[in-house]
Amino acid sequence: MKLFTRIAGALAVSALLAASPAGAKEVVLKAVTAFQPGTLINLPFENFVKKVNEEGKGLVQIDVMGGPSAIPPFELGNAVQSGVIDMAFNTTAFYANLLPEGGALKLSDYTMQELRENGGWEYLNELHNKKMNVWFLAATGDGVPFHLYVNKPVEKADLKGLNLRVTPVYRAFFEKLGAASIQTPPSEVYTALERGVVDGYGWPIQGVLDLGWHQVTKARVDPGFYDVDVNVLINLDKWKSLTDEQRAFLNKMGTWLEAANANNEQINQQEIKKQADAGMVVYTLEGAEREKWLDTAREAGWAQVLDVAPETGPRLRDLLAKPN
Ligand code: 173
Repeated sequence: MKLFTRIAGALAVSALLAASPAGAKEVVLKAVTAFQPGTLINLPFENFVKKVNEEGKGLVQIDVMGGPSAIPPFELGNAVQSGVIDMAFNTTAFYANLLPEGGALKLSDYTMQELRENGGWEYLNELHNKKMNVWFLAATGDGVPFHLYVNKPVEKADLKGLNLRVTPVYRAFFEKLGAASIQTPPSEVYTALERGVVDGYGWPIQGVLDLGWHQVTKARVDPGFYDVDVNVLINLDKWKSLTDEQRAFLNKMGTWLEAANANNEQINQQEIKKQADAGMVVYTLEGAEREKWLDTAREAGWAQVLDVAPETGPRLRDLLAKPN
């Protein structure tokens, strides 16, 4: 072989290597979370980032730029939609402005593993792609119910006379039972309670003590309702720019994150005990009141989804709700 041909051949091989996935450059994804770092609701994401950064060296890394003080939670959806950041850990309630029917996810009767089997995830991802330009990588929160926390007695499925802090998770339900509502991000809950601006608030079973709210909360109302969803979203242009290998790796990490939802039952029990140890009491609705509570939650939730999304709501209900 002539020298020239050998050099040309070597150059061609190195050019090929540079373009192939194996030779791809490491990508660093800029992420922001809607939840306070160091708190229970954010913990699955912190574990996810740690694992990606350990196992994804040379391939994919995540750089967490901050939490709710970096980007306000209700603006985080826009930031990941536009590509100001590449990744967000965010709940559908905080991006209801972009994907109003996202509220269906909290009403799902299926786990994420089941939704990946029955087409539910695929449709949710399609809606996230089309309406907010993000890839719906994975969801945390399965097995974590929401509750009403109050400073006034609640003995029945009746919330008349109460002024409650809400997000889109709770509004339709609490209002249906007669409450007045005021929306705030989590960062304003403590002060609203301390000043008596609200008589209570909606929040998951996990994380009440993380933000000191037990100091200004008398009671929890049982049973809980719905299921938390806090999701890893990736800007769709960024997702498409990744190599097959990078996408496959992130999908594998997403599956790992969703498998960790199995820990939630145990964490819930620990949280219930911590709330009791902190002196919080429990108003437990029973019998017909319990049924009314849960039925109203579900019906008000789906009615709201169908109202804001008459085109996509029915299919979401078919995919996410078990027949009665
Ligand atoms: O209450 C909230 O701020 C809220 O909607 C939410 C959603 C998911 C997890 C934690 C809180």
